[in-house]
Amino acid sequence: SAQDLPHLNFRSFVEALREDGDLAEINDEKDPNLEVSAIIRKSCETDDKAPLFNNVKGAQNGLFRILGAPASLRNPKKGKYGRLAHHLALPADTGMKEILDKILLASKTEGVKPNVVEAGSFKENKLFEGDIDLEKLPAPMIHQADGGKYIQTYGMHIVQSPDGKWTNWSIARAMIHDNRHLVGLVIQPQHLWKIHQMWKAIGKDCPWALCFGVPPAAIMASSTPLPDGVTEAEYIGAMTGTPLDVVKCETNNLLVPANSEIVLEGSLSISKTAPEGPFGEMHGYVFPGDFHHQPTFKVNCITHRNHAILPISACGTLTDETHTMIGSLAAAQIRQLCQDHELPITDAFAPFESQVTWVALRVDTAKLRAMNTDPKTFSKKIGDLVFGDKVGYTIHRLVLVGDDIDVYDGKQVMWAFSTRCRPNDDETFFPDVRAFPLIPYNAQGAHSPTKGGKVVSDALLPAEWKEGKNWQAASFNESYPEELKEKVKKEWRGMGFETGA
Ligand code: 4M4
Repeated sequence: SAQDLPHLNFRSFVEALREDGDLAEINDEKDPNLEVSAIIRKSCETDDKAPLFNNVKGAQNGLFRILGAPASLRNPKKGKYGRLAHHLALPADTGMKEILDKILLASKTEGVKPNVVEAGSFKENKLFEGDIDLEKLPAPMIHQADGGKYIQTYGMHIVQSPDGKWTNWSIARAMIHDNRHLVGLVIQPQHLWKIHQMWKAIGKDCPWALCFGVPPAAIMASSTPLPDGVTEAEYIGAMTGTPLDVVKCETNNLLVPANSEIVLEGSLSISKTAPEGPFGEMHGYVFPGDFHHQPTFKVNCITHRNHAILPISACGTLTDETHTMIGSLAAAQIRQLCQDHELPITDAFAPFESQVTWVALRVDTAKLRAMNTDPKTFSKKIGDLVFGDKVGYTIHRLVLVGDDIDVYDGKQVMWAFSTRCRPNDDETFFPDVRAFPLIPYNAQGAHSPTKGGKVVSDALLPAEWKEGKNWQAASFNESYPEELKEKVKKEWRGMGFETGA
């Protein structure tokens, strides 16, 4: 059935990686206390295979194996974005633009409701109350200065508004607190926080489930900043053209993907908090001892597949899921927001070289010139729009570039920014918008960690605003006649060169 395809079934996704030669299957015992993560981290930093740990020290009764680097980059010969592509039923060599197009496909279509079924693969094993000891699970210690064992880096939280009209699926980190509780980030403006606030207002703890090893298309939607009120399950149904099979939890009425690997059921407390963090985060830092109080999650039931697999992100410096997904998916939504407001933006991407704190926006400059605007007015308009919206929350610099720049190529974006945007003169600052407190320059220092520090950098040269591009790049592509380029390419290998054409 369609539910067994790699984008709709985590176990099939792992098989697809194996078939691609993109899986490092590790059968020797590895320690979830740092060793597993050290291996994943090194793989991420070298764009090597995704490690599957079949023999995790301390695993018991099928809890659990570990898959690392589920959506990190791979050797370009196997398709750099192949793991992301498999999340969306696209060929392994699909480019970033086409991947983001697929994500945006469902933004203008009616949702497709999930299909409620009786049986779930994860109902093979059930643990209740007295059987549960979270501290005995082989939860990974991911970085040595982390404040706890972050079991939750790539699972999907499920919560529902009290009126039942909105069911949110999202990723937010969480660590083991004690034998029956997790503690994790529940922060403004995220939807997990928003729904937590709704339950707080009516004085009841929030029913909750946390699902690991969910349909890959579901984890992509969970990482995408979709508008308030959008039920991810329906968005995924529209995006994939298939209603998702879901099944009711044992101890509450939430519906969870039927082929999940592991499901934790319980509630998100509106009153009880615990120390959370620090955690080595997406920007590549951990500040030892830096913890804050966050709400706790009580676990009343664990259901899981036989030989369950826990996917994890050992995030940090480039490149891992927090870059390929958080950055790219925010950029896709920023592209859509601009287009919905009639702005001439053709492409958007968060360059890895900026640690996904920037989004480069490619401007259709013919349309821009037709608007009869000016750099200041346009920069203010686009900054107010993007930084005023949740989709722009994690991004601190928007770089406007012309038609000649491929925004999916960080080298080209850096070239344009460095040579076309005059510091200060070509920049418009936004001191009053919501800031992303995880970025070290926001969290550290005397200013508010949640306000300001954002900029629109205009990397269009004056001619692009008036009559059009008045230069040729001093590059192979733009500084030589076509026939000559063809001749050089044809003779290239014969002259003893080893790379390129
Ligand atoms: C956030 C977030 C995308 C932490 C808090 C992180 O939004 C990301 O609100 C870290 C990956």
